[in-house]
Amino acid sequence: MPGRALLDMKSRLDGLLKEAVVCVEGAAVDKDALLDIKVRYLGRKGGVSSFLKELASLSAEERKAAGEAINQVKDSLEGLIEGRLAALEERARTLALEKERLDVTLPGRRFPLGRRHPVMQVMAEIEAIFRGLGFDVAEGPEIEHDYYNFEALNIPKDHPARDMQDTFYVTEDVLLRTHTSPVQIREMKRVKPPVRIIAPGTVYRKDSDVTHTPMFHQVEVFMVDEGVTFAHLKGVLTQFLQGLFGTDTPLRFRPSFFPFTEPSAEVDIRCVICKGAGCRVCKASGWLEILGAGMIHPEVFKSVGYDYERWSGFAFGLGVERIAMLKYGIDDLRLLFENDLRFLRQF
Ligand code: FA5
Repeated sequence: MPGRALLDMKSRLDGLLKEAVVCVEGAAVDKDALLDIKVRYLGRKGGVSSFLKELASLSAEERKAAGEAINQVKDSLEGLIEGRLAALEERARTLALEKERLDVTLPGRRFPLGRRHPVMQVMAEIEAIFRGLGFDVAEGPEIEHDYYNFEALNIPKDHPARDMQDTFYVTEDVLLRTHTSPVQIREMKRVKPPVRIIAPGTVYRKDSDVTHTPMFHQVEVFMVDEGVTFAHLKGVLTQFLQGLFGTDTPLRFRPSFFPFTEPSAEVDIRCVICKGAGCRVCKASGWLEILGAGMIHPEVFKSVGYDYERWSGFAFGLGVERIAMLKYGIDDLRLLFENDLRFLRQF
């Protein structure tokens, strides 16, 4: 027969368990309250532990039964609270996942892709053609000395040819280069012949209408060797222009004048906008001038220290925007510089 003390303890344990269960039910979704309840009933100084002190006053046999009863209450309370806490955690996790849910079936966002400006595309194409013909690429400064831009190219200070190109001056002797021809001088002073060089770059002139802008691009091409003739110039030019525009595009050479070449020519291509019928781009002539060319003048060879008795060479400078206009059928040069994305995206 169990003693009174044991029976009494069991009934109090039972009461404690019932009370704790009511508390746990009441705190169903409150994690902090559950943790408080856990401390209150299961902590070292908590309700269940206080029963352990009473064990000393029981007989050995009763002590065992009482210990079991205490452990049972402890286990079931622990199980209940831990179960609730786990359920709460699970719920919080589900809610978070629900909130952060990604719809992997949505189409991705496209990154806006830039592309090369049509002028740069044409420049790269020109470069590739000449690299294929064995030319090296060189560059020079855009802010240039009068000497390289004019003097050394046989255009002295009082020469009327200076009026051919309206110049932006920085100081009396420093200017924004008006053409890429100064790179001829810089390169020929740097290396001995034979040379084959192309020099793409930006140039500046006080100029503005449908076929002229104050900033534009040129590519200078020149070759110096023994026995270079006008026939080589014509051959290289024909091959280049037909490579760029297709073999059926007519070209024409017109006699012209540049102080740094003799003889000199201007090369026109049949206007691809109007196919020769006449339009505002070709000023109703059916032809569009795209480059100036000629055999390098002995005075230029003198200023770079080349023996003009031994070496000869040709040079030409072409307008990249003009070529871009012709290649893409653009009828106003200024469109290329307005940076309207609707226009630029077409290329
Ligand atoms: C020259 O600039 C010479 N340096 C070219 C040259 C080089 C001749 C080597 C002989 C030997 P010109 O001023 O004609 O030449 O210009 C050459 C090309 O640049 C023109 O055919 C044209 O296509 C282009 N161009 C000239 N001015 C403008 C401008 N304001 N806007 C856009 N393109 C231009």
